[in-house]
Amino acid sequence: MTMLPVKDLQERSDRHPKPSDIKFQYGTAGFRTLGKTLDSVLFRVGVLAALRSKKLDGKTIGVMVTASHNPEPDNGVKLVDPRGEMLESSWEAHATALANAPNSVAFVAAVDELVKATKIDLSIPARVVYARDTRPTGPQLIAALKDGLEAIKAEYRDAGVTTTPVLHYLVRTINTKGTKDSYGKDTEEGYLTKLSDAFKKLLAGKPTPPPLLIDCANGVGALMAERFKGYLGDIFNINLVNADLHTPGALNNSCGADFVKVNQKLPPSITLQPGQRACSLDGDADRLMYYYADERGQFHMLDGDKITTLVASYIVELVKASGLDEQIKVGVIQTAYANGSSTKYLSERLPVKCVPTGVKHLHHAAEQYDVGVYFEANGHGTVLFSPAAQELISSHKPSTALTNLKNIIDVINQTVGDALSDAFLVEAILAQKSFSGVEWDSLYCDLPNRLVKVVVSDRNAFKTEDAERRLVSPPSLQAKVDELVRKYEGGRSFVRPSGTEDVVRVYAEAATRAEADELAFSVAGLVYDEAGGDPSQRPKEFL
Ligand code: NG1
Ligand code: ZN
Repeated sequence: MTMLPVKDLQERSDRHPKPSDIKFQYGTAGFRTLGKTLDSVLFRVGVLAALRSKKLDGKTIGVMVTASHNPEPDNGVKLVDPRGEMLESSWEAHATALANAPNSVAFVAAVDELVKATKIDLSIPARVVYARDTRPTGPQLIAALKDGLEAIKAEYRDAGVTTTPVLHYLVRTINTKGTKDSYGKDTEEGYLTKLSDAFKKLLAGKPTPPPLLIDCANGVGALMAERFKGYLGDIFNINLVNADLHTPGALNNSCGADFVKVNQKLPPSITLQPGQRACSLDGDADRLMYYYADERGQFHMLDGDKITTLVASYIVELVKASGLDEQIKVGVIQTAYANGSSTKYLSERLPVKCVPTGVKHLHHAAEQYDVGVYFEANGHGTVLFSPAAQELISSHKPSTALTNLKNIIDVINQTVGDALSDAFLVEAILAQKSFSGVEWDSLYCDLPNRLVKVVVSDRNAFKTEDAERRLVSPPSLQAKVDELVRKYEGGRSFVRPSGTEDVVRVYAEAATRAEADELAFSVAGLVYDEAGGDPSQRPKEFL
């Protein structure tokens, strides 16, 4: 019987001591906090990833080192399961337990316990593929990860500096190589070829779209977008801005998808000509925000909900035109953050489901449909085609619509939200439909909305139900929120604890911008009073 390499694990773990004052938590986006505090976590994640691989019969597990849209000093790490999806939730607790073992002895004991509890056969080989984004703490954290992988004698592959969606793609392609479910070639080049070929086919015969301005958030998306240029030829031009990977502190600073969504304005580094369209990626290129300037030069945002609407409507059209609408049902998954107008527009046409925040919830719900379209309002999302739907599509009688549908499937990265793949998807649909930003935007009109963060003494005191749309705790707070909401015609507001930051988030929408702001700040004030603590800390804007 193969035993744990206890001595090696313990000795190497001693080189990566856990900071005694930090409690780590594997949350919605894995572990995420100040990069310089994560050394022990990375070592332990290396061991955990190997155990997960052994548990899944030697399938390759992915490890991505990134903190997405967070500021540059932050970093993080998340595990990717064999089909390229997020780590199964029951293992999140194992990750948290291993990360918090106070010392090496306790860590090895926790590993042993996990092996026994989940009945892992240690003789099975472990395989892991890892990558990182461009953060300065990345190389050191990768070194700690490798130490963990070596301590448990895992085989590993270094995918280098790349985007989160490329890492997810690699995991899926490595695990399906040579099978009937093959998802493409298991290299970055395979990814670039697969997506760009499908995109070029969708654009063939259409007028060349105007060059697309891409704000790369000064992150790793810049590298990938640059590589795509060589694959797109002159059929589609992209111009990169905020592609600076060398200036310290530039990552996600006043740019990127999160900046645009939260501030509802252009990054100061960008000016748009009237009619011009552009988009922003986040720091690891899995989120996408679109926007355009109207003929008066005014900024309009096209967020994840607008992307959902465009994509879902187009897929429905193609399915129908292919004569497959009886067999293939398209559904949409949203969260409470979806703009009320988008939910109204979509639910008049398609089944729409609301799930709690976090891609894993959306992804799982999307798997229940033949075609499941999901995007968080912040621009993170993708489209899933069930194996049965793909089978039907691949064997159905040929037509232009069916060819387009096949190419749409290939341009999409089904493993996870992928900003560049999503941008190509959007551009392909706009080209197919001869839509400009204005026509896309006119599908429905966004309700003005505001998202506010509130720092409270204990965000765990906030518990929700009904896909996070209602609070059950602290008791009686929901009734007070309801009372405020009632004052605003068409108003909606909800309060939930963040899964990635130590804050409570308040969202509000109403008929006018002023009312949405007023409602958001009054609910935030209420939350603060209920759970904030020191009254001198109460932000001024709160009414
Ligand atoms: P939290 O911090 O739980 O609100 C944020 C985003 C999620 C999701 C995760 C993971 C908002 C309001 N929340 O979660 O949608 O993307 O980060 O990155 O955008
Ligand atoms: Zn991201």
